Amino acid sequence: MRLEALGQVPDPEGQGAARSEAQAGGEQIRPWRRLKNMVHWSPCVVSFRKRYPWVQLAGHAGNFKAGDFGRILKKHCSNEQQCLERLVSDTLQPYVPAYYGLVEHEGETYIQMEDLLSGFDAPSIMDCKMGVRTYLEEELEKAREQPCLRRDMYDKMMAVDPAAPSPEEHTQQAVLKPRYMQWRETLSSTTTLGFRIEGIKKANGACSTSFKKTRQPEQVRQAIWDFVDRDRHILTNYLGQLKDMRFVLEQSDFFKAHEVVGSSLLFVHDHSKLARVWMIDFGKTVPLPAQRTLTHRLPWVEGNREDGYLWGLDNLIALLGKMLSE
Ligand code: I3P
Repeated sequence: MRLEALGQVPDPEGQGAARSEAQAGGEQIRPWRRLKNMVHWSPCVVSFRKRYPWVQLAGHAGNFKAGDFGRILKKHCSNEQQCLERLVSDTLQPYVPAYYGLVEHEGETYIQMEDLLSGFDAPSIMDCKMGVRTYLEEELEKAREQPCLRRDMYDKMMAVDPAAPSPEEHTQQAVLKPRYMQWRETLSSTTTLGFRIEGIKKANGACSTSFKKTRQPEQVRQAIWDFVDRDRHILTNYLGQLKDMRFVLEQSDFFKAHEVVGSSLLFVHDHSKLARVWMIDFGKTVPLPAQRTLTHRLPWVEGNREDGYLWGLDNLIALLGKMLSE
């Protein structure tokens, strides 16, 4: 594939593997969320899928392409580009994919970033979306100014719970996006725990995205035990990394000054027991006005822009700790 570099940045110390896309496989042959409109990968379809059998765990369909070895390409999003650029010189850098600048391919611009999976052999992958909400305050304002009814979201709601739409929504056969997003948040553990499992892909290829109703701590625990195949060593390793990450997040200038919404933690391990966690997906991570900072722990009230990221991480750490003490 011919790529035209648009502005490289120096290679920061990358430490391993990739990002997320998902795939179908195993007994539960279900494509990942948002992969429904999977693009055709033209000539690189076979090699790309072979190399990235997990195609898109989180991230919009068709957003990814294979890059040079050890790198992947994600469709350009200026928010994400700006975040990755700022993160190069932040204390959080070891916890995010290394950024290698922009490239142009077939008339489209892509962000070139580290393939977080490249150091793993048949990895198991879990995507946890962090925070107490999954939409930006600016999205709420926009939806109020220009309400846009979504038939697809009504359909998704109906597929999970035909009783969920209101009589008016049934009549319209459509819902507003914030309404759908809030419904998803309360259905899952986003509101109650400050994070939710989005998808899990096991080493044997089995994929599951059926966590929409995974809300109770016990359900989350079961999903995580299954993800690590009840391996306490791997779980201990993840717990240690989450604690280190929390410490670094609390020091990070970048983190203090951004509303972090829709960002995930990507957990990756393989049979060698190598396990790593990274922060991924910064498409909805936006800078706060100058001098303003967030605690990431206070409850959200519209206007305070709190996202509950650290509150969710505290809960995740406590949950893993409890699992290991059982
Ligand atoms: C999607 C999910 C995504 C959201 C997407 C939703 O719902 O909430 O986070 O994308 O909105 O459809 P689900 O997981 O139930 O399929 P953003 O985070 O980018 O807003 P979209 O359809 O407008 O892309």
